Amino acid sequence: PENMGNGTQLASKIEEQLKEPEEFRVILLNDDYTTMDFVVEVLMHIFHKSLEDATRIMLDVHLKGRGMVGIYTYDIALTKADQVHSLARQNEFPLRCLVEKV
Ligand code: TYC
Repeated sequence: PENMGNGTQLASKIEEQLKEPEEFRVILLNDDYTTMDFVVEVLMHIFHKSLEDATRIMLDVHLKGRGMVGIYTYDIALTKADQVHSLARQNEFPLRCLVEKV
């Protein structure tokens, strides 16, 4: 803003940098067509989950309709959601995920 002096601008920039980064949940959605194996692979390769955790998350989403995969900063959450959608599209699966502010 024009009425902000340089000092005020610098102070608010420093204040912003001192804040903890905001957190975003990545939520995976169930569907009827994506294979269980593909979901487990996505969870292992994109979200670095163990086979055990990936299987647990996949089954939870399958049974409940949706489930949390992890909490990330804004850029990382959006990048992971993009990677899921592009890998799913390449493999002709309708798998979707959402990014929600914590
Ligand atoms: N419901 C799918 C099936 O029965 C499996 C699945 C699980 C799909 C989790 C998407 O996010 C998902 N093949």
